[in-house]
Amino acid sequence: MKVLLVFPNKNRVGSKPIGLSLIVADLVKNGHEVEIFDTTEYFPMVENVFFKSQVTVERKHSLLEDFREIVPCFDFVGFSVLDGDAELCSQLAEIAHEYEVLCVWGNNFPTMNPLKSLDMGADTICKGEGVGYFTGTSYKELDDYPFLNWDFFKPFQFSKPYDGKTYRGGDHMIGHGCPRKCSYCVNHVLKPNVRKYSVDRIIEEINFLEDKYGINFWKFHDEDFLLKPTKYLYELSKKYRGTPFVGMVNAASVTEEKVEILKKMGCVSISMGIESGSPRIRKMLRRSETIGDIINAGKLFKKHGIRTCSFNMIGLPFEEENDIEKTITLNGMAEIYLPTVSFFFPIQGTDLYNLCVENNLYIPGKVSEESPNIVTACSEELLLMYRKSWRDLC
Ligand code: B12
Ligand code: SF4
Repeated sequence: MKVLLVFPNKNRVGSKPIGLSLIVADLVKNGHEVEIFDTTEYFPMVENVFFKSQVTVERKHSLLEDFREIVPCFDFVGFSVLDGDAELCSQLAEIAHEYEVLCVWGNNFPTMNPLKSLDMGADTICKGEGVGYFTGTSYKELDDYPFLNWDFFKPFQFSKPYDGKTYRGGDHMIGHGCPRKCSYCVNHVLKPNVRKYSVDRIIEEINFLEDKYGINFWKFHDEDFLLKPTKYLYELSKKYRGTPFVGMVNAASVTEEKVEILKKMGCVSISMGIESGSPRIRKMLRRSETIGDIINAGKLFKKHGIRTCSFNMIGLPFEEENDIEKTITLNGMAEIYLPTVSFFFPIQGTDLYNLCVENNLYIPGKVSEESPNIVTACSEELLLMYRKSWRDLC
């Protein structure tokens, strides 16, 4: 079987998706031919100063033309589709169909929107986990998964700029899943199970990947790296080679002992979801950690020399100017080194999506990435105020 896997990425450079890396590994292990069609190099981010020197752009024509050239050689095209990727995947599926190549859609979008995906060009969809989808292999535990396979990713997806240096980066997750139930998040709807690799198993794989691909920097994409028990983290840190890494945490899991373990293990930067500093908005978001947890966590990381980055959202339903001010103040109180901000985008299947629809804040079908149609907090005046305050804070 010959399978072409599409990574329809537009605006992030320097990451290899874990889902596709596992699917590649399963196909290769079972003797099938596979290739990755990574759309990243057709979008401007790749021209960014950090990556330019690393990029060996192999595109010949436009994205659609290059896809047309390659797709007839395959039996299946597997699309990994997140919200926001569906339009592009639909265009590519149309081309694949001209050559009678079957299109399988997997990942969050088809899992949450199966009928829409079939309408948009999927011949069949994979709901939820898909590691053994093409080969029929069933994997019960994370420890049973094959080691990630990055043989088909372009060099720029290994490029990890950090603090003025460019490293060769690896992407992995030591644990999967989150037990919390934030109202805007699809995680608990899609993947209710919280699982982790055993320490010896993941260390064996990390060492293998470091040696095979020359990895000298890791990004661990676990939803909350510190969700694991202290004893597990301690054992992991003892066996880990010390390669510098970044990860994500929830402030509710942060204790001084865990922060010390992270530091000794080689953690250089931690990202933490703050999202909003307004108690009434936080209640709507169903964030489980307290404002005190966030301040405490930020200060602990600073004390132990781990850089902090925070995720914040604006444009939330019913959000007002003073809510945004509270978010900015909270980032300051937690002494966050690098606050980042995104526009809220409602994801189908979540309670906040339903709330937006019920209150006419979002009109399904009318949405575009540029104009998410959430008007509540995004007047020009508010945005100007926001940009200015954010700049001042940074
Ligand atoms: C790592 C990660 C990334 C990486 C890799 C992205 C990727 N496509 O895998 C990078 C940094 C590139 C990234 C970028 C973005 N991400 Co991201 N990312 C994550 C993160 C932290 C982990 C995902 C992961 O690896 N899970 C583990 C693997 C094993 O599971 P999986 O990806 O779901 O894959 C399994 C199944 O879905 C299925 N599957 C997946 N693809 C396919 C394909 C086929 C053919 C088949 C059969 C099966 C299949 O099989 C896989 C194995 O079981 C999640 C949050 C989370 N913790 O889940 C957010 C998350 C997926 N990202 C999100 C977003 C919004 C983005 C961006 C749009 C952000 C932006 N504005 O740029 C971009 C989109 C880029 C893109 N088109 O992929 C949202 C998605 C929301 C949604 N419903 O669509 C999430 C859920 C975060 C969140 N809560 O908001 N991300
Ligand atoms: S803590 Fe993060 S991953 Fe967990 S439910 Fe909330 S937003 Fe989702």
